[in-house]
Formats: sequence, structure tokens, C-alpha cells
Amino acid sequence: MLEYKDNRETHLITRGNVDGLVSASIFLHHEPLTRISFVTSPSAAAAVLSKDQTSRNIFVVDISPDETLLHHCEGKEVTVVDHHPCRLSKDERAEIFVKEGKSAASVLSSYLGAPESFDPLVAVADYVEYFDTPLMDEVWTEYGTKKMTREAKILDYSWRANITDDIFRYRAALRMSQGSLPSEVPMIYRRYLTVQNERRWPRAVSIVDERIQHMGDLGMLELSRRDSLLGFGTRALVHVAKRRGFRYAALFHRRENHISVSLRGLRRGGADLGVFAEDFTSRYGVSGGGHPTSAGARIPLDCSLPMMRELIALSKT
Ligand SMILES: [Mn+2]
Repeated sequence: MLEYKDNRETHLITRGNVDGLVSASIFLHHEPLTRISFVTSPSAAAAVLSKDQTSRNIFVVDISPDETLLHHCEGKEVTVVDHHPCRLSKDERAEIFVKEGKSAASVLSSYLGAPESFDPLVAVADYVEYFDTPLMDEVWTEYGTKKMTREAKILDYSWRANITDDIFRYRAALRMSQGSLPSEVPMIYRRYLTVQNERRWPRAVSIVDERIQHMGDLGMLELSRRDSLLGFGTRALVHVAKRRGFRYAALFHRRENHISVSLRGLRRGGADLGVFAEDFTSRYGVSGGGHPTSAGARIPLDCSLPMMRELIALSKT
């Protein structure tokens, strides 16, 4: 059998959302032949990293460096660029560059010294990640709020049209790396229109509105295997939970053989959800972790009740 070897020298591992897409665009401008892997979690990033034996340089962007990830950095040239609060900010196995308070795309853009022409895209990433940065204010003033919020919406809707389509992500990032804004790239704009015309966002929000459960300070949503938030997942949950004034939001989504859990802290100074997820899954034996205000876990089917109970207790502290 013929084996195909990817001989490109650099490999970027990042997320498939707006922050990841903008990061990929910046990176492709810097290094057009880069191979890109889009992942949804730190454990998925570690798995991709462990399989790469050929790239000379590997960049992990928008993924917080945890022990598993760093373990797989050993013997490789890995640079981690991120914007999440991080407990391991120095480690001999990788170069770690973390700046908080702005998007990962923005951190990457200063790390690589991206040209100013990328400012609008970087500002879009800041905006979608809920960071009100000086750069965002500058771009919003220069181009107009209406235009820029629309650009952000177009890019954010486009990848949600089919959340598993990484070929789209790569091609979209490649086009933006050549200096286009989302609205100027037909393939991006078309997908945005699909999501818009199918009214997926208002439908996702109304599903959450109907089914969110009030548990004191915690807004909780349970979804079965057949349920879907039409590509908007936790974004729709966070939207509704914030509007209703919750301090925390939790999504329990039943999958084939496990439950995937997303946790969000919606106000400053709450309990550390990353520590909670890590602690819970270390006792119940699956993967989980994250940051103080954003964490996730995969838990066995019979663990959702104990987790909910602990979450409710945590939200009262
Ligand atoms: Mn991010």
C-alpha cells in the first residue's frame, strides 16, 4: 500500500470556531503551506500532537497547555499560544506564550507580528470571544459598528452550518489569509445565508428558553441524543443564561456512549469550573478540565446526577 506522508514543515493545531479560524488565517499568511488540524478540546489536541512525527514546527493555538498536552510535546518543537488563564506558564517541553484579556488570534498576531491589515479579523475574534479590547474599539470606530458586528456574525454563522466540515474551515481561512473579510468570501457568505435563512439562531435560543432549568444560580439544560442546538451549542445556552441573570450555565448533552458536559461561569469571581471538572472526572474516571469560567467533560451515562448535585452545591458557595 502506498503511504502518503505529509512533509510540510509546520503544523497548526487550533479550534474550529471564530478564534481558531482567525488564528488559522493569520498563520497561513505567515506560512502558506502550513498543515492545519481543527480540534474541539485539549485532549483532542494532545491526540493530534501525539500522531505528528514529521512536522518540524508545531503550533498549538487557543488550547490551554495541560500535563497531557505537554507530555506529547516531548522531543518535538512545539509552541503553545493561548489566552486562557494557565497554571503551567513555563515548561521545558514547549515554548509557552500566554496573554489574557484578548482572543487567542490576537495573542498569535502579536507573537507572529502579523501585519495591520489583519486588525479587522483579529478584532472580530476579540468581539466573538467577548473581549472588549482597545483594538476592537479602534476597528469598530474606524469601520463602523454595524459593518463589523455583521462581519463577526457572518464568520460565526458560517462554520456552524456544518460543524464537522474542516475542509470548509481550511479553505475559508486560506481565503481570509489573503486579505479578505468574511463577507467578501463567497463560500463563507453562502454558509452564513443558509444558517440565517433557516433561522437557526432564534430556533436554538427558543429551544434553550423552553427547556432551561432553574437551579438557584445555575441554569441547566439537558439534551437527548436526538436534540440539537443547530450548531450553536453553548453559545445559545450562554445567551439565555446571561439574559436571565444566572451565575453559571451547564449543558448536559447525551451522546452515543457518554454525556458531554459544558460548563460556563457568567460572572467574575465565581467558583473555578476548570478545577471542578478536573476533580469530578478524576473521581469518576473520564476526561475533563478547562478554565475558571469555561470547562468541559465527558462523563459516563450514569454520572450526570452526581455531577448535577455537585454543581448545584458549588453554585451555592
Ligand atoms: Mn479562544
